[in-house]
Amino acid sequence: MPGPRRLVLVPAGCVLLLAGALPSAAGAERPPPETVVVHDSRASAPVVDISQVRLDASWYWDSVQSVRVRVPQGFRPGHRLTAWFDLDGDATPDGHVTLQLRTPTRPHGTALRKVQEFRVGGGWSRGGKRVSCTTPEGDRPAAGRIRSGQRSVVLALDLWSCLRAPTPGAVDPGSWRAAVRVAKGGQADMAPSRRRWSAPVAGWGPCDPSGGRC
Ligand SMILES: [Ca+2]
Repeated sequence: MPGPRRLVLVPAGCVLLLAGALPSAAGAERPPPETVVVHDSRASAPVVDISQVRLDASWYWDSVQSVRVRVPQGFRPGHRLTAWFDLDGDATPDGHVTLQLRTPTRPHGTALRKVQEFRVGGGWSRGGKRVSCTTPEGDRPAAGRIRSGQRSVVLALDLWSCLRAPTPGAVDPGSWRAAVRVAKGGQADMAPSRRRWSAPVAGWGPCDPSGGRC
């Protein structure tokens, strides 16, 4: 039986060599998903209750990550939406964006007034350093019209640029995670709850000009 045995041993040696290389190889082959959805079933006051947060990576010419927050009873004047972001995987937020919604300027207007800002640092507080934050095309995170009663609001931003960090690229799309809070009056809801983070989602990979993912 020496013949067959040697045949078995050689592949076994190859498997061991591969196993030794697996940790880094597996990390490179399995990047975070391009979409992460947080379902929040925790019972909160209906006026602030978040049902879903969707995080999307960017596979476009520009780096634009997005957070879509769904509040079944609708966004209305007095709502404050905050999204904290983490790039480095530790427990501390690296920055956050806030959007406050106010009554329409015109008496019968339907588009809520938006007051938004982005801050770098500050942990879970409202502090940190206020900085400009837009998409590469210059749009603020909450770009379009938001009607009173609208159930979903999207925040879109070049997250790495806003956090003053080097933008990831083709080799490594990077990853980020988020936690979202919706408050109104004395009520608030967070998703995920209790200052936990979403699962990591991919960051940005440039389009393939030869006809790839765009
Ligand atoms: Ca962090």
